[in-house]
Amino acid sequence: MPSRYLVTAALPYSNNRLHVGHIAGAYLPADTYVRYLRAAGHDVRFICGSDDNGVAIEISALQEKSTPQEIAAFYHDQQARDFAGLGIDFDVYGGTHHPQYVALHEQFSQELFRRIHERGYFTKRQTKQLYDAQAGRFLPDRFVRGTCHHCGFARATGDQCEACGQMIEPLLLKSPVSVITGGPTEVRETTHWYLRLADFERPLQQWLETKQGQWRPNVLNFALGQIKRGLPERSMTRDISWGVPVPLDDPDARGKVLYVWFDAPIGYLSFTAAWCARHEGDWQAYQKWWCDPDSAIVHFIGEDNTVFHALTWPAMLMADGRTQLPAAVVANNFMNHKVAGELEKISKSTTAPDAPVWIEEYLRRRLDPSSLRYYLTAQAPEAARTAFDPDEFVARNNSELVAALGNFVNRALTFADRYFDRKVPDATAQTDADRAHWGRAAEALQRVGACLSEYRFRAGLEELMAYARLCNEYFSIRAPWASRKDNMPDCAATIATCVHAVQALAVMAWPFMPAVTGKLRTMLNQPAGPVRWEPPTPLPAGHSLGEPTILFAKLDPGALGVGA
Ligand code: B3M
Ligand code: ZN
Repeated sequence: MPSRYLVTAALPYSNNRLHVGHIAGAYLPADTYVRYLRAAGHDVRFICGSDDNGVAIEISALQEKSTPQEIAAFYHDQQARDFAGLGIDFDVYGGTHHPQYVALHEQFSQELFRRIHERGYFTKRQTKQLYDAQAGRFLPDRFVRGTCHHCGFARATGDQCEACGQMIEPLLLKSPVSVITGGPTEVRETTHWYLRLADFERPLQQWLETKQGQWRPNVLNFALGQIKRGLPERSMTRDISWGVPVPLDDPDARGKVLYVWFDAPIGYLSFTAAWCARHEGDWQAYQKWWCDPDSAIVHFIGEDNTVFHALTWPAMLMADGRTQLPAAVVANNFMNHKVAGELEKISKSTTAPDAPVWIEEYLRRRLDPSSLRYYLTAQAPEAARTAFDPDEFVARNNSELVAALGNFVNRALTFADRYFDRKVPDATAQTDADRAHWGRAAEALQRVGACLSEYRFRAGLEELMAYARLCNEYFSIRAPWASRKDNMPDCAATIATCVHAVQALAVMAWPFMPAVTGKLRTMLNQPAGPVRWEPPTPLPAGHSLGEPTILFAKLDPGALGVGA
């Protein structure tokens, strides 16, 4: 077991609003994992930030008649607010072109590039590239659109096909058009530096084979399948001006920048260093996380980022040779949106701007972040794509959070409030049934924890809810409303057991819905403070409880409708 964990979540491009698919894909499972690890006593840093460089940001700037700086700054702030609103709590939220982070980020990116160059893993090559004569610019990556040469998808971009997930060779795109002018493309000569991924096929394969049985099959099978087909060399430089300048003393490098997928994952490193500089006064302390095998690096990503995190990035790290490789790459699939019975992809062009699948909209409607965290974990696309269904969201909120979890807490604590003077009753008259229920808290904690440590977040949440249902059953079977009339010690033991169960629920809820833990502790009149993943010490008899309040609000059908 490593003693430290460095957990990262994919850096979102700072040119778009975040939606539930992003959150369910990478950020929520990462946050859940981090909260669990910390509660289980591990030292963890949680790293994220905006992916500010590259073509995507430049295109948005062109479309919005703005500058890449302005676009990146605007969305960086908005995304940071969205994350905070959902309780996704990074130790550092950097930005690859953010004023506070850009200097360190360029330093790290350029050093890695130079080192890989010195170690001989780049091939400098004159190549042909698509060019927009009208705009007077080369058309790397998303600057060109066309039909995928792997699967025939009509709207593939020059970097990667959204439909089949494979990397695109722009010159092989069928019917390419410039995204800048919409006009035709021509082919011109330019020079670039290519990372010879083929040099790493064997070490990558050997390394990936050691992950069999630990990593999700979706990541392993995809990566091993790509290696079998052979890894093409990849250009790591671009003919654009927005990004990290190519750090070579070579006239051919002039005016070029690093490929965004070269510098973006280096953000994980440079933001770690920024955290260390800020909190420990020494940016070099990043090595503790990146070079010491006592730290495990875990990357959370969406499915479309798999090729970069499971192949290109580890190859870069191997080529650099100074750091360890990721301990795990955890990828979720996409989450679609169910609208009027039809599944659609969530995107700026198809999704209503006020649909609450946009995090900003969800929060603006003052809907409960805990309910969203719950639904997105319950529906997490861990093994296949899933859909965000607003009707199902309401139904599950009402029948699971309200009617099972919230109901148990409410029954137990209002009973203590009403009949035990809002105090923890005396448990001395405990029966075997009470002791058995007491023991279930420890079992449930153990089971939830086991799921979370294996990245099985959905299953972990199901274990939590199974425990909540057991609590309801226990309450019904022990019928304190009846014992209250003729056997007060028995009634007291029942309610004391229930209070203990609420304490256990407060622990278990923490990774999934931290705000619920906060509410439960207020109702239990327990101080805030770190959560420890262990059966809670029972509150003593006579402990004054807080006021019982409603844990989850019932939602009306249509609460998540568009225009609601
Ligand atoms: N920005 C892709 C994305 O947002 C990219 C991830 C970078 S992680 C280093 O889907
Ligand atoms: Zn394709």
